[in-house]
Amino acid sequence: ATIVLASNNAGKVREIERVLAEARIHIRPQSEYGVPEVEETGLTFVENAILKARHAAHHSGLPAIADDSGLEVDALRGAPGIYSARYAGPGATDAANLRKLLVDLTDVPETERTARFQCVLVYLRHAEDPTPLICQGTWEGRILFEPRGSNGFGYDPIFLVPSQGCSSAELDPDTKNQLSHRGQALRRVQEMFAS
Ligand code: ITT
Repeated sequence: ATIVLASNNAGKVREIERVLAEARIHIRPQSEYGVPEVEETGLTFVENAILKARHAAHHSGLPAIADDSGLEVDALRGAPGIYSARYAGPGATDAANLRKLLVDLTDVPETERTARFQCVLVYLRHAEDPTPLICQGTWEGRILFEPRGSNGFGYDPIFLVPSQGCSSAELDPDTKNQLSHRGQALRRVQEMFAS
């Protein structure tokens, strides 16, 4: 059966399709079902993911999976967090968000630039599903001083992956999925589907 992927972020869609295709879980982006934009009014990743999955299930009549994710920077007390996609303002580009973050951290030394990506995935069997499946993943790293690499999306060029000694935009897609917040959450979704 088809599952609708409640995301308009091409970077996310690529990563999620790659992992779930290997598990023979078939997903189609919500753009194919004419699902309109929804305002992310939640105060947590979980709330926003449920809101997006419910909206996509409602408009498509199909089961839906949503990803709400973001970057928490310790020196900014967890910002941009759930506001990561609009850090530089409504409709901001990835490049503008990334630039604002580098500017905000100008005077923060290397040892204090710790950060993590968070990902929450929510699966709903239908729009009124009272028992959503919720899976999470976290990826620890540090914010670089300059962008590096051109793979991935969003904040990847400034996210140092300490175990690899490079930015997450310098990882190939399979390696990123093996390590990332999203990869971890996706493997938990697969386990729950399988059980
Ligand atoms: P959808 O809601 O349509 O899925 P979005 O981009 O608005 O797309 P979010 O509200 O969840 O999604 O925002 C997540 C932001 O966090 C995203 O725009 C990136 O800037 C950042 N982000 C999340 N995962 C990332 C990753 O793996 N690499 C780099 N940046 C990431």
